[in-house]
Amino acid sequence: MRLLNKAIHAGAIIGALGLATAAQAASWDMPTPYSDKIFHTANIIEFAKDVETATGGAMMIKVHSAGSLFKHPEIKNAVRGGQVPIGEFFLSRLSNENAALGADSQPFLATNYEEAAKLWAAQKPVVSKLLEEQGLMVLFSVPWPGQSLYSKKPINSVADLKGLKFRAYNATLETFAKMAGAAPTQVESPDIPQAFATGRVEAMITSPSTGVSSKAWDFVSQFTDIQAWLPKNIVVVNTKAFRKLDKNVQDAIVAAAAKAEKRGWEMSRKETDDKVETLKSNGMAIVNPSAELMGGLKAIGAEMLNDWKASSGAEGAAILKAYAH
Ligand code: PCA
Repeated sequence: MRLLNKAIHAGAIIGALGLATAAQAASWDMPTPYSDKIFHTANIIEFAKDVETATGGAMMIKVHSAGSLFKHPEIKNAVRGGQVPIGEFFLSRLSNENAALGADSQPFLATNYEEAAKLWAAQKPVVSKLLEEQGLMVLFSVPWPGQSLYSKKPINSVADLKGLKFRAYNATLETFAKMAGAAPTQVESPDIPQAFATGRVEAMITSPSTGVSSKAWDFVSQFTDIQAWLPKNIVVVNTKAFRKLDKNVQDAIVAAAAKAEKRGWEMSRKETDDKVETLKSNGMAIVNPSAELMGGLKAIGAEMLNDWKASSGAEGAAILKAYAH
């Protein structure tokens, strides 16, 4: 009898231990907007692996790419509302709620990686504060390669854009297209091929990465290398969910995030030439923009920046001041 009791007791202890282990291992679902072919997604999958390794499997992050768990426009609010603890989205989508959040999509404000890094350093305190007010904590942010022009016919001046049905991905690009005389429509990146195939759009501005992932050569022939800005994706966590984690897990996430930011910027840099090469090898003309086109687009950019200074208030001014130093 005593022996049997002992055995039952031991079983209960093992059972309890099993439960304790299960309770300690956390698993987070992470929605992201872009496909697995995109370097941002590859970088995030690495980030998730790094967190898992650093915590010995106690913290798992399951990446749901290409808008499969939440559609892109819903991701920020899903994290904010706690439906998911972590997510990625295109930062300047939020220029709608606060113009200051759209600094990195201002045409010709920062047009190469050095400037983009400087702009991110200038933006980060403002972006972090604004998102913190919504219960979100910034983990890292990674730029897309420079944004260039895709069209069916050569574009030698702003006048050549007139009337073109133009794919846009945020309000800032929509304004830019409108000011250039084009007719913008919002289309999420997975829907680009379909939008061109059905004639909803006939030109766009995006990175070589998105040009390649959407097989731009199937519907346009000209890539005009204007590299007008380097907008960023951002990864945020729900602050409350983060605080519930053990300190060592929190530290592992922050360390993996710093690593992912560095790795992501390097991947992005490398992407630019690689993907332009892919566009070329698939038959697209890689065109250096004419002085007339650049002059016209930069004049629009300058006007937009003036408007942005007015609409982004003290926060925008703080970003520009830090960026100028
Ligand atoms: N690709 C994304 C955002 C910026 C980019 O280069 C897109 O076109 O939607």
